[in-house]
Amino acid sequence: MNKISFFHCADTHLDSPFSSLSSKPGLPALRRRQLLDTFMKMIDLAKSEKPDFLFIAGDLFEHEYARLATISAIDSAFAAIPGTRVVMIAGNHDPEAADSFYLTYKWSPNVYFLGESQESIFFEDKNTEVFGLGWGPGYGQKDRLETMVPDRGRINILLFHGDIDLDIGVRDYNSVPAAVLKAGGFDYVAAGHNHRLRESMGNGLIFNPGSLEPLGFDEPGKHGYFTGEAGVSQAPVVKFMEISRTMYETLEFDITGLSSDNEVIEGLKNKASGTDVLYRIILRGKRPVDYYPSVSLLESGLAKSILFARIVDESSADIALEDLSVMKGLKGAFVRNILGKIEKAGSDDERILLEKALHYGLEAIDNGKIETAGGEIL
Ligand SMILES: [Mn+2]
Repeated sequence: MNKISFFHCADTHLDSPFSSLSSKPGLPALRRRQLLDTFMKMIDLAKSEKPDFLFIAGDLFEHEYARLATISAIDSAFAAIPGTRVVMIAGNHDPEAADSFYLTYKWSPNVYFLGESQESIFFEDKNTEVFGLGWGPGYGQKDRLETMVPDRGRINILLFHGDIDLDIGVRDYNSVPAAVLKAGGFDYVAAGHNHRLRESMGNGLIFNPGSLEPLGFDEPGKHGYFTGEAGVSQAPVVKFMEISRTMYETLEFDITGLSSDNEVIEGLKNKASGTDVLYRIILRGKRPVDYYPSVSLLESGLAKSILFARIVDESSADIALEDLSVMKGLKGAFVRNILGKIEKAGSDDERILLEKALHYGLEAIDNGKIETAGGEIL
């Protein structure tokens, strides 16, 4: 056997709580169902393509939230592809803790877990050794890399969960340079952890599929898994397969000329129309001084026609400041004071903040109260 075929996925985060979507009742549960559906769709494709291996490079599920029903559903799916060996490692969201389903669940015979107690497994009929470098509670396992010495007569695969060629932040997520992984003597490195697609690192050796379904606004675009072939001391042949159903999209919307929440909702309905898209909508432009967009009304108004909308209001009031600044009394003094500060503002952020202060200050002077975006009265 000098070649194997494989599927490679990572970061499915099954049973993720999606608490940031809880403002729309039912949506977190719907997203959880979608994660599982997309995973099952991939298993169905494995059923017809019959790859030798399915590599799962960590964060298969959320340790804190995973339900037994979910684990047993995916294990039944694995059992339905008996000709495919499923090899898994732990990620930082499903670390190799004593109570992890990786260790406590009785998985089907074609399912293998690599970690603390077993760092590699040799499949003789495929002449393939699979190594696993995953995650334990509170720390990674990257030191094990030094003791993993592949036999170069075999096909050697490394499953890896961590950062590759990225600056180490406050926490070191198994951070390893691609050059070190490349020097390890592996024929394919199946990576996970980074939720964005990264292909052909280390001169075509290391592949990171990203999350199977996107999980937030910092994961735009389509998502999926890899199919490929690996052989002894030869470059792997790898193809990215888009499979995700949902997309996260950020769009900017200029509300200049609009003067009510209804007008903004109608305008947005024409722009944000994807049925399987979660939108982050940034309002920009100038609006009449007597119109204050209500973020919560806009979000709930849109929620009826689209899956999800998060509104960020960065518009500013179109105020005839020259007229106000010559007024006598508190109002004129306040406007002159803030205008002076705006003139000296050192950054756009500061200027926007001061414009907001001006806007809310005028509202407070006029009405004796401020209604915030959420409808709360200050
Ligand atoms: Mn992850």
